[in-house]
Amino acid sequence: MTRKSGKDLILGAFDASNNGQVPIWFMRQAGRYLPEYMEIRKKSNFEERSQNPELATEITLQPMDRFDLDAAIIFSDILIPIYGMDRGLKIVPEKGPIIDNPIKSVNDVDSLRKTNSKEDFPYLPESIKLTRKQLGNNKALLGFAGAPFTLASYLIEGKSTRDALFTKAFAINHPESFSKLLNLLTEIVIDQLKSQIKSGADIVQLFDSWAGFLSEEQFSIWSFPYIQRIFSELQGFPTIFYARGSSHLFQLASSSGAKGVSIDTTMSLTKARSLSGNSLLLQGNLDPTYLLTKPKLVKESTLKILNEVRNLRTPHYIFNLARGIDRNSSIENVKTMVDTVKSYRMN
Ligand code: 1CP
Repeated sequence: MTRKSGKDLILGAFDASNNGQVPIWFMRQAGRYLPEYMEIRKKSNFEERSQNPELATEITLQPMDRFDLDAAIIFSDILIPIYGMDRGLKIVPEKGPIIDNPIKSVNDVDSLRKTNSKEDFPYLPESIKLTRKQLGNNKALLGFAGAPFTLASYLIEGKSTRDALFTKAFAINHPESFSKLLNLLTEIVIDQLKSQIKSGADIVQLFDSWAGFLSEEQFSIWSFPYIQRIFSELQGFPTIFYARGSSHLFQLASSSGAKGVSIDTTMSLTKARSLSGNSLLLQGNLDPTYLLTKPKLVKESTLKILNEVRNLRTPHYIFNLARGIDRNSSIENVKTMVDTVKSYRMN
């Protein structure tokens, strides 16, 4: 049986029409493990790469050209809406995002501007349109955004965080102001996702990367109502929710209104399936560490997941990593993973 088109397979995972074939894309597939990305990186900074639709499109298509994946994810960043807030955001090589002037007070929250796609980051929908054109209609295109709690964490911590300590302290000290901040970010994210959908994205994924630092109760107050609102605005459209380190939040995550949940290494697909109904799409959960080992081990670990999915008899599944690919991953290993998934048949 010939393999269906990437777009049909990715969308087919949402309505269970894949007949034993498994679609694949992976988080951070356009990035630093690719020599062709490193070439472009030498000549430009992150802002130039992500804010220029031609460059962003070229980078988005790099892993597609190399591995013929089923979906492309637009080269952009969850922090794009923060640039227009004038808090001094930059993405520093080897350090990641840094915000010079993080939020410290209720007044800071009151002074924040609601950025929007049309005026503040029109290059994002433009990049989606151009990528859609060059990618064609046989592959799926993913748009994405950061979830409000994760974006609030960057605004308050000023950088990546190991515990979201200052964010949680702000939330406890100033509950009304924190809720105001989350509402503002929710509006921004809804606009950002709708504009990507209008421009040609087939699916959107919401990244709540720092939600894993929250207890279930904290998540139910500081994240869940906002992501629920976002997904309710996108009803009928294929949506995926991802939160790193979040097995304890799975029950809430799977009832947020997202059509799919991406699973990290803290829970098995078998457990996720037993906790969710049969119709929730699951994505993941290969530990990206395998991509730093040998092709034989990559093949075995990939097959282990595929066999697990087969045993679950679950057609609602997209192969992916448990978190973004590490920059030290070998191309040969990535190729082995992709080929193993593409040649696998459930029946
Ligand atoms: O070349 C470089 O040094 C820039 C590195 C880089 C890249 C390739 C950054 C800075 N952002 C991106 C692109 C990016 N970011 C994409 C599109 C590419 C793809 O997936 O193929 C996506 C989906 C993101 C999403 C993103 N950015 C998240 C959520 C995903 C996750 O891993 O949880 C987060 C937390 C960020 C913030 C961010 N931006 C950049 C870095 C290095 C980071 C992460 C910081 C950290 O994890 O500590």
